[in-house]
Amino acid sequence: MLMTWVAVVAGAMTLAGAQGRPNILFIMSDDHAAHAIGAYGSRVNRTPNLDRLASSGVRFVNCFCVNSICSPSRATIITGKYSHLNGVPTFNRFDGSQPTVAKYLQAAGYHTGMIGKWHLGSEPTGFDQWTILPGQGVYYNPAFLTPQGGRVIEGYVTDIITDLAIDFLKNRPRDKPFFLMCHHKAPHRPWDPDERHRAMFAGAKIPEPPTLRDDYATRTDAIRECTQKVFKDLTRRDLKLEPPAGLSGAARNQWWGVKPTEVQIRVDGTSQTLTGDSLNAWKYQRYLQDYLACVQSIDENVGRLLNWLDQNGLGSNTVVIYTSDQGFFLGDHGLYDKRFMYEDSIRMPFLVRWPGAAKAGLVQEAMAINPDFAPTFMEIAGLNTPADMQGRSLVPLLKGEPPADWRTSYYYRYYHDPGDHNTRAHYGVRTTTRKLICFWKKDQWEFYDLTKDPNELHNLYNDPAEQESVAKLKLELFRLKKEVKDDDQYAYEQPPPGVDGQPARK
Ligand SMILES: [Ca+2]
Repeated sequence: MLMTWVAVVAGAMTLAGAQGRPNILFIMSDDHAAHAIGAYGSRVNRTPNLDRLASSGVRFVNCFCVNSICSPSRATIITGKYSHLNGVPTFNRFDGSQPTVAKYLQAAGYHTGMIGKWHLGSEPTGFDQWTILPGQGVYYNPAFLTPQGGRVIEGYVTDIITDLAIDFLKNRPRDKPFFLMCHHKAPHRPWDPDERHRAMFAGAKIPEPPTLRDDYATRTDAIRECTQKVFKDLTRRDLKLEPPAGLSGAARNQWWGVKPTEVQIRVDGTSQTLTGDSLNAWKYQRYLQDYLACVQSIDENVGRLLNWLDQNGLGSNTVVIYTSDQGFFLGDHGLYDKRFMYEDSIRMPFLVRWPGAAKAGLVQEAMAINPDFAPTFMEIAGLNTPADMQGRSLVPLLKGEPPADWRTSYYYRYYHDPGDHNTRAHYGVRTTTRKLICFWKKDQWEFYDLTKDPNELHNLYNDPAEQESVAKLKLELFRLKKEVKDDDQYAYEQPPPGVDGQPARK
């Protein structure tokens, strides 16, 4: 491993020399679905600043994560490896002694920083500076951890993380390029907006997605059995219902944890009781209003960071990336959260502005996956991709020149079963036109033709007309599984959880 690392760093010096390498600003939010970004065709909100980034850079429309939950995606992004090789299949502690892109860039002379949500249990390694939220962190007056200790900062988390990112940039050494990972907590559950954006969406009527009332006909048991349903599983806390006066502590948390089947609301001064369909429709609105208000704050803060770069002469030599650790169900298939290998959950927004190198305004349809991010940062910094990273650099795609042998399929695997939402473990393959999913503990399968059925409503696994396609895709699934060296390392046993406390010093 050490040999590889030394060789890569030495290679960097010959490739690019020490001067003139671009800065890298990687902005990542948590659970921000691509379909809640204007540039991605959102029907539910407007995001002028993210759209500005998209129009001045490249917008990837087929960027996918390989395991759609928080900590695993983060571990994959910094290592360039699938969960079964970086050791984070669920919410377990990341072993920070392994090689990461931050370590490679730091060794190659980059000034490296990590600000915001880390959520990997161990302390960040490979960063000259870090200021992270403990575990999930909170939205208001959040506590932060640094190598020097902890502190609470008054205010709203998305504003504060942006402030801290700007402080990092202001105080950086001027003789080095920087690599900054700026990770927002928002718009993760419990979707607590700041007051200004809450007011902006209060009472807004958000269009419902076409699959909100999906009846799951033709699907396997997994989607029926999961508890991530907007109508059934949002709690009083999620819906921001006001607890009775006098309740506090454990009693209040218990009240908040209830999934209500009846809700009293006040409309024009009169009390109304909602049940059944009217309650379901109201729950969707309450969920999206708060989620989108959290997104609006991110959009504004991305704009603030872009403006700061431009005003400080850094716009032209800084690669700015915006993504989210995975997608999210915005009522699609009646769901919230992520986890499933369905499109809304696996698709990541991925916007890249790189003046003079990336083709401005390009919409890139080639398939990107989150193990590609680390190799991309390596190439931007003039470094070769280490042999043990599993992704490929996206730099040719940024230039509009995908290599002829670029991937047309990718392998996915989700392990957290039953997890927080009774979501079954599964693996699968997605090609440019088809998808095959296997819930391996039950031997249940789903097969979709994405060209005819982009909303994945018709599981054709048992359709006689599709048997040849299913068989072909099974071969591809097992070819990819072998190629990525998945030997079922975590198929039935997962490491203990460990990401939600204070990061432990080794
Ligand atoms: Ca997430």
